[in-house]
Amino acid sequence: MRRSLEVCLTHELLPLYSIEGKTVVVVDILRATSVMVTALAEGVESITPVASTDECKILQEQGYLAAAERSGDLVPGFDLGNSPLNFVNNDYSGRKLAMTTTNGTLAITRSIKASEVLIGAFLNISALTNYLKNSQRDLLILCAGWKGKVSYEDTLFAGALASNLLEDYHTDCDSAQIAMDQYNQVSSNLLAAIQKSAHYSRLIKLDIKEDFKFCTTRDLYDIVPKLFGKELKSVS
Ligand code: 3SL
Repeated sequence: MRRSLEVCLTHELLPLYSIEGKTVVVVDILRATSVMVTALAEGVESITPVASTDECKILQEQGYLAAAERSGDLVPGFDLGNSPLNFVNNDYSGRKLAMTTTNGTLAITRSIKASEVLIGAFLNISALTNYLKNSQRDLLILCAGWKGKVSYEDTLFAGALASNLLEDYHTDCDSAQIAMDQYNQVSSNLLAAIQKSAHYSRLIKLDIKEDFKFCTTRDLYDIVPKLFGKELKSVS
């Protein structure tokens, strides 16, 4: 039987969905889940996503490499902010990474009752699609959004992934339909589409143009990050 697929457009709406027994794919295209895919693909051993800077600090004191972002910026006192390019230009192979971000890590910590939590980004969309085609569980794609509001770029990714899975999953979820219709209108130029997003306007002030290009690149990496206990590790 085909499994069911739903899309939750922001983590504030998560209490409306049941996630027990399901796979949840968490998505925060700008930029938390793009960072996670990149960090693991580039050799970081594991990522521990935490909701607060206090928790991240404790892990830093235990020797973790620690990345912390609030409102787009590096939080003073931490090793890294939230750019995927941090992991392309440096060698953090074998390090354990602790990470806290405004929305992405919060969405992950709110998903822990699911049977399986995976991380999605355009950077690993085909690897994730193949993994999910072989899964037997119902699926919820959880967009992190921004402080409880819907984000355009996360919605586009949800639409891209849902479109890839239509042969294998059925959906009667209007959020999924909206996301697929929107993605299919703009899929030929993702970077241009993402420039219409509110988060692009917030982040452009930080002079991170290369991050936008990077985060809208499809299939740079062939890995699927999955949560094991409190740690994300690559399963392929
Ligand atoms: O909200 C988040 O989790 C971040 O990805 C936001 S930012 O891209 O670092 O601004």
